[in-house]
Amino acid sequence: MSHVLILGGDGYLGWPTAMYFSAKGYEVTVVDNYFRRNICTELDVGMLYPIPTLPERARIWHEKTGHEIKIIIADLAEPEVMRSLFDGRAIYQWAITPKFTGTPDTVVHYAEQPSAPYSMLSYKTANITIHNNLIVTNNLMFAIRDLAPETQIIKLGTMGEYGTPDIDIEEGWLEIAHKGRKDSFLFPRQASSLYHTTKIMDTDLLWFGVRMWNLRVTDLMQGPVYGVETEESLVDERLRTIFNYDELFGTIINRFITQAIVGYPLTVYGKGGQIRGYLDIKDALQCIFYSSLKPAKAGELRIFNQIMETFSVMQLAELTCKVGQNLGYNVDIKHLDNPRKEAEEHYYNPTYQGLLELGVRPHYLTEETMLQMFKIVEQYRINIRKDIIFRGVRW
Ligand code: USQ
Repeated sequence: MSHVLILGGDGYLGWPTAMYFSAKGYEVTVVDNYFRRNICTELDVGMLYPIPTLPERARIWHEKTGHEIKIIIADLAEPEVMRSLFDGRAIYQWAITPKFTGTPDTVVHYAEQPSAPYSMLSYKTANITIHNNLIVTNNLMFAIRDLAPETQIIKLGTMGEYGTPDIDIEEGWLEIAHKGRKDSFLFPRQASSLYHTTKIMDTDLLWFGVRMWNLRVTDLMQGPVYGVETEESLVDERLRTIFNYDELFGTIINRFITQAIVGYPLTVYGKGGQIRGYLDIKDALQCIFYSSLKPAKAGELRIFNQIMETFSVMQLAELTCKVGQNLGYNVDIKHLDNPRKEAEEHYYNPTYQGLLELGVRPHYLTEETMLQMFKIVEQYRINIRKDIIFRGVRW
C-alpha cells in the first residue's frame, strides 16, 4: 500500500486531500500545527462552522469508513520535527497503529501560510509568512535529500507567481532565444503580495534541490479554489473542510456566496476586471492524485498550472447575483476602492493542459454548482458575521 504524507493536513485542502487518498486505500499520515485555526481565533476572523480537532476528525473518519488517517500535531518549521517523519521518531496524536511504517512514497506539501492579505497586514505577519513558508520548504527539501531521496514531493504553488504578464503564461517554463541561442528557464515571476512572493522563493528553493540532488518535484501553480463538499465529506457533515468567508482567508467565490446570503453587497475590488484561473475543490484533489500517480522523474521540476477555467471578478459577481436572485435573495454589487495593488484590466492567457493530460476531469463553475454551494452555506446562515467580511487590508 502506498504511503502519502500530507503536510498542512488541517487546512482547506489538506483535510479533504487526506480523506481522498484514505478512501482509495492509501496509508495516510497528516501533520499540522493548527496555524490556520489559531490565527483565525487570534484575529477573530470566524469560520462558517466549527471544525473538530484533527484527532476528532480522524476518529469520525475511522468510525464511518473503517479507514485510518494517522495524525501528528507539530510544527514543521522545526527541522527535527520534519526529519522525525522520515526516520521513525514521529509522535502520533492519533492512530490505530501508532508506529512508523517506512518513508512515504509521496509528500504533499501544503504547510504554508496561504493568505495574501494576512501576509500584508504588518511586518510581523509578513515575517511569519516568509519564515514559515520558506523554512518548512527548506526543512522538507533537506529531509528528503538526507532520508528519503526517492520520495516525490508535490508542492502547492500559485498562479500568482506569474502575476499578470502581457504575454501568454506557459506551464512553468519558457524557452528563450537570445542572440542566436536558446534555453529553457522558469517562466518570469512577479508576485503581487508577500505571500505570493514566498511561493516564488519556494519554487526557486526546490529548483535548486532538483538540480543539486536529483529530487523529484511537482510544483502546482494553483488558482483560487471554491467549494465546500467533497465526495468523502458526504459521509458525515463534521468532516466538511474549514470554510472561511472573511477577507483574510476566504477566497472570492466562497466569499461572494456568503455575502449574497446575508444581504451584504458583493465586495468587488476596483473595476472587477481582474482575471484569474479557478477550480472546484474536487478538482484540486484530483490534480494532486493524478500528479502522484505519475511522479516527476529524478532531477525533474515538473510544473503544472492548476486551474480549470478563467473568470473576471465581475463575471463571478454577476453569476452570484443571478443564482442568488433565483433563490430569492436581494443581491447587490458594490465596487470598493481596491485595497490591493493589482491590475484591474489586463491580458490573461494561461496554458493549463498538463493536468488534463494526466487524467483530471474538470467540474466547471455552472449555475448548478453555485446553487449547490448556496444550499450548503445557507445551512449555517445564523453563524455568518457581517463584521468580518471586509476589513480593508491595504497594500
Ligand atoms: N477579490 C475581490 N473581492 C473580494 C475578494 C477578492 O474583488 O472580496 C479579487 C481580488 O482582488 C483578486 C481576486 O478577487 O483579484 C482573487 O482574490 P482571492 O482573495 O480569491 O485570491 P488570492 O488572494 O489571489 O489568493 C487565493 C488563495 C491563495 C492562492 C491564490 C491563487 O488564498 O492561497 O495562492 O488564490 S492566485 O490568485 O491564482 O494567485
